Amino acid sequence: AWRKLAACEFQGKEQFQREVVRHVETTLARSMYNCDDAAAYAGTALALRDKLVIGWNKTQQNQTLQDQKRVYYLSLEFLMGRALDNAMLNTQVKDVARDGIAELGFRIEDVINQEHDAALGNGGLGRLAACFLDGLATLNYPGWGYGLRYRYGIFKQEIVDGYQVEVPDYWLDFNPWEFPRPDVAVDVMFYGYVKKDTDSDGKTIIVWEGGEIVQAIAYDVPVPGFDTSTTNNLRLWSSKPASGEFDFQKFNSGDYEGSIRDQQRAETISAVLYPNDNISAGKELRLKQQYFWVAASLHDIVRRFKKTHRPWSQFPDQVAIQLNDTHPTLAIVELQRILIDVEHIPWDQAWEIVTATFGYTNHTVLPEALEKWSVPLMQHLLPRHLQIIYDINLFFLQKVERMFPKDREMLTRVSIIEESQPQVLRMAYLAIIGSHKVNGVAELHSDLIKATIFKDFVAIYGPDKFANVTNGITPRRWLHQANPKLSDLIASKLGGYEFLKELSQLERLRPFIDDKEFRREWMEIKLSNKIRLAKYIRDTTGISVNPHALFDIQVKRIHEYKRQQMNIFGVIDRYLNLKAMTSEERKKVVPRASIFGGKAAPGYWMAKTIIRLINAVGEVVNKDKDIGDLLKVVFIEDYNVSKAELIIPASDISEHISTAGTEASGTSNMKFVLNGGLIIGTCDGANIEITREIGDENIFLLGNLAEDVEDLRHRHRYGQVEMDPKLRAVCDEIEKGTFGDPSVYEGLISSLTTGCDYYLVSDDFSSYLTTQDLVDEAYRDKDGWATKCINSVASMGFFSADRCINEYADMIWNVEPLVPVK
Ligand code: 26M
Repeated sequence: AWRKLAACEFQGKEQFQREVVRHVETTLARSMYNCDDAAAYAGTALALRDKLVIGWNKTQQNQTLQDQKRVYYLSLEFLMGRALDNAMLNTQVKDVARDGIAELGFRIEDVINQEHDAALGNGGLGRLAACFLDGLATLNYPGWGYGLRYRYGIFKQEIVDGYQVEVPDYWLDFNPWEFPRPDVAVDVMFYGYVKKDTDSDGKTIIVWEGGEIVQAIAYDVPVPGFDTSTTNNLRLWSSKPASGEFDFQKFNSGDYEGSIRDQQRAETISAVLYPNDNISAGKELRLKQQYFWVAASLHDIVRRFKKTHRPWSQFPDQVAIQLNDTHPTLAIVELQRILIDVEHIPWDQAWEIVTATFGYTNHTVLPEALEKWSVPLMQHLLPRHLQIIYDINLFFLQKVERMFPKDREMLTRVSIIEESQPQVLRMAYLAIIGSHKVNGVAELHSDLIKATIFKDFVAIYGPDKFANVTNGITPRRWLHQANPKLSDLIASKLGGYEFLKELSQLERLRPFIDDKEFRREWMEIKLSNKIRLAKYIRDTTGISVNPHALFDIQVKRIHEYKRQQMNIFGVIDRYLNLKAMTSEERKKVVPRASIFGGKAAPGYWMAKTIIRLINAVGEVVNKDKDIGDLLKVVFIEDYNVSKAELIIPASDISEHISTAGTEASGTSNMKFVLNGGLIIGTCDGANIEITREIGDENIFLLGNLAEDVEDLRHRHRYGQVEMDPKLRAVCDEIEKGTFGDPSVYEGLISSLTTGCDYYLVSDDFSSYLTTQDLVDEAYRDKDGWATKCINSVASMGFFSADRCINEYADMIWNVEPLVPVK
């Protein structure tokens, strides 16, 4: 027997039941006699919410009272997923809730499944922010998230005739997890003009006025830590017309439509999440979102600081702000503007405060993802900010000129302004110049940014300004919640659930590696997770997958650099091989289920074509009588956080096969291994550190290295590469029409042939296929496979979000945890 977790907040299941019934009958005004799963969910969520609020208020009071340095995580994306299960587990009331709700006639799983995902993010960057909030709260750091309250999160994906169709994700009709704060409202200005004026002492001051004002309203979301009373805050801003801005004149003169249009224009700002992952489009509304959110958040942070009546020089001792990619870079300019224009602090002093406050995390090296805003657009929307950016740039370039007096080229290269037509602002450069630390998200990535896109800045600032903080994931959601059976089994061996707070404790599983009974239970849990997924696939797609087949999973945003196309080409090759075999030969084959999931950005044609091809291959393969269980191809619709929780624990192998040097880190790779799956992957991002931790005998690495990529691309551009014959055969099969009208796939194939195969599929394809053969070989040895899985899980401690948050806290934020109140 193992130590049970601390006592729950409810005084037993009876109190829990009373609270649920009270909410159903009074808050929802419904009778328990016609209470369905949805009402049971609402009642359960509201009952739990009442408990959360107590710890939340205490935490916020305590943080105000202690008045220590706080950290603010600015992110345009928080991919939170569902809250109920997580809150029950973190506050340890799930057992009570399960028993209580069962007596009321419901299954806790059904109740949990009623909740709509909070999908305010695209992919890795947004989910990382959510994992960080969990880590901050669990470790008792005073840490807030600041984001936008999108009315529509990432679109819902439907597959119609094999094509992705986007459906709006309206998620707010019942959201018990947010608390509107109508008293926390900030006016944010756009457009207008800048003029010089004199103050009462006759000093020249700069005023920015005459613009359009939009109001930001705060909505607060509680973030409970695991096994602690600390409950932090995620503050999301919603836009509405400022009072007085709503045009009464138009309204009174009968122009209702005109007045409503103005109102809608304000509300449009927080209406929808941009569905692009790793691509920047440069749209005005996106820039408005960024400034709206940044201005409201900074106003809030500054207001909190001013209540303490400290001198401004102490601002960086009280406040650390982390920029999640360049999306909030205007915060640097906005703080400088507040300090010089509003607080009238001299430029140099202000700039010192600014740079000591900010840290910037880079998440990508892909050129198309680096944000660049057009100067005319910035001039129009934020004229004062553009002036300040010019000054920041001027002082910076003067410094560079003093350091490198003869190097004119250097000045052109590092200038915030790119001399294109029109001129554009390089936001990453501004973020570097305005921060005291810049970090990448995995070792290779942090090395690459220093050697490539930010090389000149290393020469200017020295290497110490640049750091690595390898990403991490929260083991609470990604092990305990997603895979409760595995979590329980581990707890039974380690004598409790301490490992969920100190993940390196997993090392202590190693002595059990030869324990027959333990191994049997381990593999039984994997099988039951595969059965759970197979059932879901059957119910939603009609495809039947044998749970004993090797489950090969690739779930992530669809992007050429992530190379789902290489995966599906490999599947076609496998299919062709199976077709060519005798029935005797087929008996020796390891059955495989190739499972895909992920969204394509709505305007990304190549990504959509890849989805189409996966579905077309599935159509052909899944009904081929020669093939049967030996190969199934499944595309799971609408991949999101809650589906990830179902899918990830069911994998035998998962694919992380980006072109070397393109995937900054990856975080699902960590989730899969933590759940006892193995990886087939390239030497890219965090795969490299995962290999170092778990040992190269436990991972299937393939393909060229990042250092080879430049040369390979060069050769493709000069037509010096023969296409791999097996890839040629796959393309021929597609062009023959085996998977439907081949003209649909023309672009996909020509990107390899007439194009320059930028993502180097043909260079890695043969290595990919031979490595997949090694996977089959290894999977035949069931015992050897189990050993690899268990050993890997035992080595995953490093990838906890807690380790990662502690590194940020020590190296970048200089913040300490706060002793929680009881
Ligand atoms: C930019 C401009 C306009 C609209 C959207 C964007 C944009 C949105 C998301 C650009 C990039 C976005 O995300 C990048 C991202 O998710 N990067 C991933 O970050 C993860 C966490 O660090 C890493 O694990 C992934 O490797 C990396 O691809």
